[in-house]
Amino acid sequence: MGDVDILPPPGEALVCANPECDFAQTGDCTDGLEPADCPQITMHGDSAEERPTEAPAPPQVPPVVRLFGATALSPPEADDIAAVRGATMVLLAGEAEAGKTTLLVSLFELFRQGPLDEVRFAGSQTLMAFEERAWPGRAASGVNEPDTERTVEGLRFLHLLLHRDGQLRDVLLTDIWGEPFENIIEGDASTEAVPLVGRADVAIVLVDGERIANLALRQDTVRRARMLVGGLTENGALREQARLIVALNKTDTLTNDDRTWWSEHRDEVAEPARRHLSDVHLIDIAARPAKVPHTPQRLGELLRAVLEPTKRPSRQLPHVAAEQGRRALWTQE
Ligand SMILES: Nc1nc2c(ncn2[C@@H]2O[C@H](COP(=O)(O)OP(=O)(O)OP(=O)(O)O)[C@@H](O)[C@H]2O)c(=O)[nH]1
Ligand SMILES: [Mg+2]
Repeated sequence: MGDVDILPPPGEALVCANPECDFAQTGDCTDGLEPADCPQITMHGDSAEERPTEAPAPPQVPPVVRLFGATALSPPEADDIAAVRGATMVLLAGEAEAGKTTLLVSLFELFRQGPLDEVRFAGSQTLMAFEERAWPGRAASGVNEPDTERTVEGLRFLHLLLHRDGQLRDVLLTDIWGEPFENIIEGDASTEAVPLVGRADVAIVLVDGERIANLALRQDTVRRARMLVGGLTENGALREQARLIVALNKTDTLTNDDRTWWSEHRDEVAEPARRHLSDVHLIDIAARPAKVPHTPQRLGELLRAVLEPTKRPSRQLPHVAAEQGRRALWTQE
């Protein structure tokens, strides 16, 4: 058996970059150096020419990435949805803790269980935003008393694509905290406090039933709700074709006497709207009754009132035709 050359594994042969040197054949360096001391001798594949170029730097990630449906929509994003086939814009108004966000969450949770009356859920661009708001209210979240988290500042929309009578309908619902509405009650112009008011097809003024159940607070609650309705409807703030719904929430906290008292006073709340709008509804709901299993009351009726066609078809936003310029939902004409 002859000598067997033990070849180094591929990629591990030593080579010399000097063309005068026959180190590769003889194993001798022409300069008489040990391979480790010769700057020309390198591991095969490790020379400057053969060394793979460094991997290109990953592309710069923009600081904010919008994951599909992860956050509520900003006004321009809401505009983009409205530009496709028009959308019903719902302004959810009411003082802090009236239950605005809870109402949104409960609608979403009801749709997860199936159609709500004849209306089916067909999708949402803000699924994760709904989930995020729903999570603290679920027993699985581990909180002792499931609740809704207070809304933080900002103008955001949640989106529902609904199917009814063979037609799809995009609905954009605001999730705005109570403060701007309290400012309207204190005298601020609603077009300043909530500039998108002129774009709303439907405004829901939510009244906190827990305050109506409180003898010490009920008169003032009616007075303040009336001021809010006035602020939203006077001076053409809400368009005259818009619908106003006064919704008493948290009816689960009311006694029969409280209900009677409310039925005698609720027209006082709606009255300023009737001077400007012809489409005014009064509805009593419980978005999330305190008692387990927290089954919402009369939200189907509320949704029907929202989806009923308005007197004149809601004005569709122009398509996103750049040359015409886009009319934003949140600006006044
Ligand atoms: N008993 C009862 N409590 C309710 C009902 N709806 C909402 N709540 C509670 O009312 C509280 C306030 O609800 P939110 O939805 O955070 O109120 P909000 O109007 O969004 O408040 P802001 O974002 O601060 O303006 C929470 O503790 C809810 O659980 C209801 O129908 N019945
Ligand atoms: Mg809220």
